[in-house]
Amino acid sequence: MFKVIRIEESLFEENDKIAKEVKDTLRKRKILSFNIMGSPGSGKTLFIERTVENLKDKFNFGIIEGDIEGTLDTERFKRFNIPTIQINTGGGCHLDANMIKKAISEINLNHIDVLFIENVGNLVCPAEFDIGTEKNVIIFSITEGNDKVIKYPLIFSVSDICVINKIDLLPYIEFDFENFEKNLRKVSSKIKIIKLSSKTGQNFEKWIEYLKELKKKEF
Ligand SMILES: Nc1nc2c(ncn2[C@@H]2O[C@H](COP(=O)(O)OP(=O)(O)OP(=O)(O)O)[C@@H](O)[C@H]2O)c(=O)[nH]1
Ligand SMILES: [Mg+2]
Repeated sequence: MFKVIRIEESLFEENDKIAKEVKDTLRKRKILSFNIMGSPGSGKTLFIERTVENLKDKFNFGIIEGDIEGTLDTERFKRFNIPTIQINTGGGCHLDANMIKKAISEINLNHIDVLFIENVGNLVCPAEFDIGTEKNVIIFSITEGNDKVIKYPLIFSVSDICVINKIDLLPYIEFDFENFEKNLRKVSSKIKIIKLSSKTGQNFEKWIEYLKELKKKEF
């Protein structure tokens, strides 16, 4: 006789329990929170930076940066003088709810309206761990190729918003929006799609308007 321990199941169960605690804490304080996911280099940090630049006079932001090593992304937020915390996973390919629970206990939540959590750059692992945010966002850049929804469906299916980034590169890169959106709708019929460039600011106002609407509607 031997005993089989289902580590995976209990791991997710425990994570979901803590994610719910995190969500309750943030909701109670009316903080609109985003889990920003996507491949390394898809433009997650630049997207958050540009959002803060646009709305820093309207909302108080808080930032939690997730990286395997280093503080490079956190340093990019120094100029805004807003609460920013770096989580180093030390090799882990995603953030989990416990890491966020700890991070928010170290940040003064009283003065935050909108919290951005940048997950570790990865299209696989972050999708499996609920971290208690109100909205999941996948930042996808057109340089990654048309086939990514088919190859990595989970991260798209758990996301509420898909930002298609780097549209300024369209003259140089082949990208079939119609085909991409068709595949995206198959994994998530409700996902909100916003095409923009975090670099040039093209269409960025669409995201800004949407964020303002969300804040008004839900918090
Ligand atoms: N042309 C163009 N470049 C962009 C755009 N958004 C981001 N970039 C560039 O893409 C590179 C990566 O951007 P980051 O914001 O650091 O990407 P990230 O997703 O945060 O990367 P990791 O944190 O390493 O996973 C940088 O050189 C950015 O300037 C865009 O809309 N257009
Ligand atoms: Mg980054």
